[in-house]
Amino acid sequence: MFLIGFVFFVLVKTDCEESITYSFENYRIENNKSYEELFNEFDLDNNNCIDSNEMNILLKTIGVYWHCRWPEKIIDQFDTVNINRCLEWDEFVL
Ligand SMILES: [Ca+2]
Ligand SMILES: [Ca+2]
Repeated sequence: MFLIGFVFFVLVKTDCEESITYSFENYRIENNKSYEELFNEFDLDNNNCIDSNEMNILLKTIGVYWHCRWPEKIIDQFDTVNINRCLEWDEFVL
């Protein structure tokens, strides 16, 4: 049972990572924006990092399905340089 759950989790996770990357690239190209422009666009409070609330809006805006919208998990995964549960530019472009 544990194994089935784990495999399911890995499949969903991989699927979501691809879906998020794909949606992000699509949105970027459609709107003809650079990564830096998008970072600034979604950094709503202009504190030079994307927190989970801003990440949630980002995921919704680029059209990620609800079952892949895990802003906290995405932030935890990339929050590696300055660990503050918020993505700075350096972490965003990793
Ligand atoms: Ca911010
Ligand atoms: Ca950080």
